[in-house]
Amino acid sequence: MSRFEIPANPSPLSVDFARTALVIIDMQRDFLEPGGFGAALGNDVSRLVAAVEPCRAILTGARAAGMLVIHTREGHRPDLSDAPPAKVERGPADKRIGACGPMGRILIRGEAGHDIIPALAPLPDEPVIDKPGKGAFYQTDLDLMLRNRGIETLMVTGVTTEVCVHTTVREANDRGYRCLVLGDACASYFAEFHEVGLRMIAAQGGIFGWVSTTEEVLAALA
Ligand code: C5J
Repeated sequence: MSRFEIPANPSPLSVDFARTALVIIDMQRDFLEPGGFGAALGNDVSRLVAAVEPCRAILTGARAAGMLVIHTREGHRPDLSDAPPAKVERGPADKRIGACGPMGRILIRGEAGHDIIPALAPLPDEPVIDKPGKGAFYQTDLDLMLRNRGIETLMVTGVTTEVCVHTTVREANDRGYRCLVLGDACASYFAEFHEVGLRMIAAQGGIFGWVSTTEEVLAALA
């Protein structure tokens, strides 16, 4: 039996784990460690640490259950040909996308800062979606990958709640996927944005999806 009812906001969600993928958004050194993109934007990166252990726990549970696990990374080609000037030109020149920082060029594929943090390192058979935008569907083959595998529900975790998690959930919702966002496995540089971001997803009868916790899902998987 792979179908379970998960307690969630605004209502319990019936989830078929055989048709569910865990999507871990942008748990990259560039966002979580000092000297990366998040820090360059003036953020306190320590605020994102809260999501690491819940992400690790659900990743372990999903792997044990044989669930599809997908990791995403935000970043750009070294020549910046996939980075819109409007995105690059923000902030001081020495802190922009492509500038050199302690973890290599900021938000550039192949640099140390672009890597997913070691605690959540993908296994060789787990797809990693490299995305140039905030949403994981924009200019990627994520939708094709999910449809080819018959995926109907996405369990979404990662950072940051109101930016890349939210954008991905909105994109997924419009494409017909049920999104179950695990709130404790998401984090933001802004406590109030995290909280309101989660509320926005579940408001109006679940306008973008459902919000639950890693504990509830792990209890179902046990
Ligand atoms: C941001 C993200 N915040 N992964 N990216 O620029 O949320």
